[in-house]
Amino acid sequence: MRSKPWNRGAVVATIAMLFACNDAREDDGFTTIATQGSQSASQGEGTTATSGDEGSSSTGTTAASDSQAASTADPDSSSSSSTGDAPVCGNGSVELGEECDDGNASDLDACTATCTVSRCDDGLLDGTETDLDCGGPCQGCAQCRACAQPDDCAPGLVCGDAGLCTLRQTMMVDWVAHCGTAADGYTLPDLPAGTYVATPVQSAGTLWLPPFDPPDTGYFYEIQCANGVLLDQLRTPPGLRYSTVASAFANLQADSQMFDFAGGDLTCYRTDDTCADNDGVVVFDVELVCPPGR
Ligand SMILES: [Ca+2]
Ligand SMILES: [Ca+2]
Ligand SMILES: [Ca+2]
Repeated sequence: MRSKPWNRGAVVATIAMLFACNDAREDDGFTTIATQGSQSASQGEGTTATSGDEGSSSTGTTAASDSQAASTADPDSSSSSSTGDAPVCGNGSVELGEECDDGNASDLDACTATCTVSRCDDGLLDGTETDLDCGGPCQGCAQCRACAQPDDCAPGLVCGDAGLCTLRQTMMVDWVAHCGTAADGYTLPDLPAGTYVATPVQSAGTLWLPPFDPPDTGYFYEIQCANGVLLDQLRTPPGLRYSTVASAFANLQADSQMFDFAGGDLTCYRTDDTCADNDGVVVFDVELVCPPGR
């Protein structure tokens, strides 16, 4: 009967030896699992991976501290750059990445509000340009673009009263040389289609004298044009005559008249069957009108 406890001890020893043999083939992690029992066996390799050896444990700690260092390093670096070398456009000092810095927020000088030098192709109305990338030192501005003087406009255009580049040509109808029919009139060739305004700038007239039978002796003023253009307001009132050309000019029914033109040659003239009594040259400007808002 005494052999029973002794035999039990031998069995325990044998089992212990078997565990010892298994331990010899496994790593420390398995030993940990064995001592912690079957509950930790489900955690098994995961536990081993994170806490199995000192190396991996220390690596994890290092990684955590690295990421902490990174997260704390970024704000530090950004704050140091914003308070350090970052260029500030408008502070009057040319810094890294700035072409210029004149210390103001205006584009209308040699340096733009974004610290670039004014150019004729930068898509900005800057420098001494009168309109977007034209006028001033740049190419001439096209029809209806802003201008300050004639040189700001493209060739053939003038800087109109509205401060816009426009086509303006002068019609000069000599009431003697251009007396008769439209064929004898004065022609402005190749006008583009559009709405124009005609403005008389110099008077002329016809002095009706006997043996003709005018309603009254004196001067009158009128303009007639072909090509579908009727300027019936640029004249003195029908039936009235004036003692001088100047007084006739001062009494025109309108100071200017708008008309639409389909494009092409515009011819104006004085219709008269005899021209010996005509006097002077009718002069008026024809100007292409810009649309509202331009
Ligand atoms: Ca600056
Ligand atoms: Ca500026
Ligand atoms: Ca420009």
